[in-house]
Amino acid sequence: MADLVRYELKDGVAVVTIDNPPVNALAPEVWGQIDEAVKRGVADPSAGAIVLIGAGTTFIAGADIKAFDLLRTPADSMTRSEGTHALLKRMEDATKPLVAAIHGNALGGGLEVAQACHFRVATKDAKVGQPEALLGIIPGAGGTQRLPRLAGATMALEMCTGGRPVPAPRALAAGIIDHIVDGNLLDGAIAFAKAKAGAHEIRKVREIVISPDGVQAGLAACDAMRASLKNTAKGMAAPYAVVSAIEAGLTLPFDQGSVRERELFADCVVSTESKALRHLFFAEREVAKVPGVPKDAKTNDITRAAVIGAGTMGGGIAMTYANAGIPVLLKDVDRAALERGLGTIRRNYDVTMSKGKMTAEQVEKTMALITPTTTYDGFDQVDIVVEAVFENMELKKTTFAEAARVTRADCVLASNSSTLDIDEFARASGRPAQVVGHHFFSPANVMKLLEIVRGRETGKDVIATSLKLSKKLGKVGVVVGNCFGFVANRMLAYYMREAYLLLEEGASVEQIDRVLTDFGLPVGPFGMQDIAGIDVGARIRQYLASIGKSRAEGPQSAIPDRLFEMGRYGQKTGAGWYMYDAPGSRNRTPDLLIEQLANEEAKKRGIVRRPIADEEIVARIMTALANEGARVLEEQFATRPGDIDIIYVYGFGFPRQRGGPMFYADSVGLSTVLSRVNEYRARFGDYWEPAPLLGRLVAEGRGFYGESALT
Ligand code: 3H9
Repeated sequence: MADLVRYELKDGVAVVTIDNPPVNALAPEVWGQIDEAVKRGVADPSAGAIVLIGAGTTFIAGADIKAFDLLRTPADSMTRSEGTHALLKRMEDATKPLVAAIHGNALGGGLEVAQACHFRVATKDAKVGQPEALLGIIPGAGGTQRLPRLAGATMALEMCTGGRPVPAPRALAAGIIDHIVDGNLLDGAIAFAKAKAGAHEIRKVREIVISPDGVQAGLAACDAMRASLKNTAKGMAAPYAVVSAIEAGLTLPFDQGSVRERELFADCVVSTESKALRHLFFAEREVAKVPGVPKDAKTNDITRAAVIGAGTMGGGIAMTYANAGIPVLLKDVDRAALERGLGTIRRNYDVTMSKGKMTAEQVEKTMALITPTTTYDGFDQVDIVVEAVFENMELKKTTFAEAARVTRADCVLASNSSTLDIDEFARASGRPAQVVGHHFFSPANVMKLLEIVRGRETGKDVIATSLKLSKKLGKVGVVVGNCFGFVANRMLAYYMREAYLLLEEGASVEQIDRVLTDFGLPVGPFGMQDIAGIDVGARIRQYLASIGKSRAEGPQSAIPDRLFEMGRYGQKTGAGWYMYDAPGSRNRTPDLLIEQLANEEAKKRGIVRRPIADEEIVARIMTALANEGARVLEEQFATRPGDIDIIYVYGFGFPRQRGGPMFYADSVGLSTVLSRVNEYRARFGDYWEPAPLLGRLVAEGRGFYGESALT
């Protein structure tokens, strides 16, 4: 077995170096080798103390997340973690000072290893954290027991439920680390360890006694955290399990508290929530691997940008660039349009400021990066142009032709179109290799997804540049193929079709929206459309009708177009699927008119409206998504099912604990999904046709993720 942990003597101190690139994750063999090395240090007469340090760029980023797949039952996990707890106690019982030297990150099991050391020193820019709840588990190697003893229950609750890492200076103030090293970390850690050896000082965190007042305050903090999780962790179990484990630590002796931690960890690690979150962890990293685009593909630095169109999307995109510190020209046809756009941007920043997320100074500095213009002056300086004009093919083609004329040959020409054919813009530009889709999601400055649409001739360097840029903009970039609606909206058309049909069949707008928000989405389909604008979809339908196409197979409800004809565009006009207090207001009330329209349309289509169960709403809508997702995959417009899951999690707020629509389908079982498609086909018509891939996977007894994701 390779040496994942090295042992050497330096200046009378045993230095134990964990070397398991890229992040020193605690694979099972690493645990064992750390144990051996610490024992060796204790037995080594030449060593007065022991320093534990990470090789490369970080201390330890936690347990090896992939290894959790091997824990099939809570009993498996109990056995494994009993061994880990015993190992950490053995380390803590070392008879020489044991010092963790932290740089980069000490996360999850990494911080737990550090807490089993007698002391912790760190570089100033290091971070420590217990992010396990973000993976649907709880700290399982003593973190819920030792961290409250070190830093108090309130801090431990914050760190273990929220998962956000804490910078070294704050960790020092909280007592999690003992010293910040300026200069060389190893030298500083050795000096620190020798001083502790000289003073015969050893501190075992598990022996720290929390005062009775501390226990009372800690228990009150547990109650308060449970109450606040109702808002912040809707539908999740792990954050609550964290609270229970910390509570046990406050009321029970260390060993008994540790048993409770192990039991709670064991239940979490086999949960669908944890499998879904672990799946997303890796899927998010996989999306950057694009077939045909090598890791070292050439990229251009994007240091100046231009956005054409100062409407809702254009304004949000300009904000995104400015927020990332990139100066951006914002062009529209006249001053009035620009002023409207800038007014919206200003209002958005005011909201951010009122929430305390930006200071007035930061807002001014950021707004100063956005330069409004009605001309192409300065376009010869920019590295990218993002077109965000109306969803109209001719207008977009003209815009691309002009953008190509006024920019440098290496400038990226991106379109924010949500549906139209990128290849047509590419042809119009005369520089097809530079043309790419950059499809942002509304509100563009908030939603983390960037669909990067690869046209027939888009250059590899342009794709690689787009991926790098998406990170700089704080987005997750997913490369998709150039089909109608790309991946997100192509599938969404099926989601919306079912929502409309369910309405005509007897469900109400409020019921459908409530069922989907209960499922975990931030907003239901009708609420979402009122935000995005009913006019946007209507104009796309008009365009499609003009070329003899429709967005989704099957009956198209007439209700959205009737609302459009009435000028009910959603929130912005004060009426859409709901009534709003005023144009632009978010305060909504149901409107009887919708029920009336649903009755009329049902009658026209010969439908007898009926009460519809909540379960049918979820099943119909999620089945429609999975079936179309299977087609998208088979036609290779998405590279992997994980890409689709990431698109839905970051583009539409699909609940993370359900892993995305494809993972969710696997968790329901693809044979169930297929039999639902067949049942709907029999009930509603042939437009419910199983995707061939779905049929094949079921015949082979597999899911979208093979056999492993959910076993
Ligand atoms: C835990 O510790 C439970 C405990 O309580 C113990 C219970 C017994 N395992 O993110 P990057 C891979 S749970 C396996 O691109 P960055 C990652 O997939 C764990 N693999 O780099 C990627 O692989 P690839 C708690 C891991 O610089 C590569 O390393 N810990 C792990 O942007 C580089 O990663 C966490 O939740 C892992 N633990 O960010 C921390 N970590 O190159 C998880 C990373 O093949 N990790 N990989 O795509 C992170 O948050 C980030 O990776 C980190 C570095 C901030 C460390």
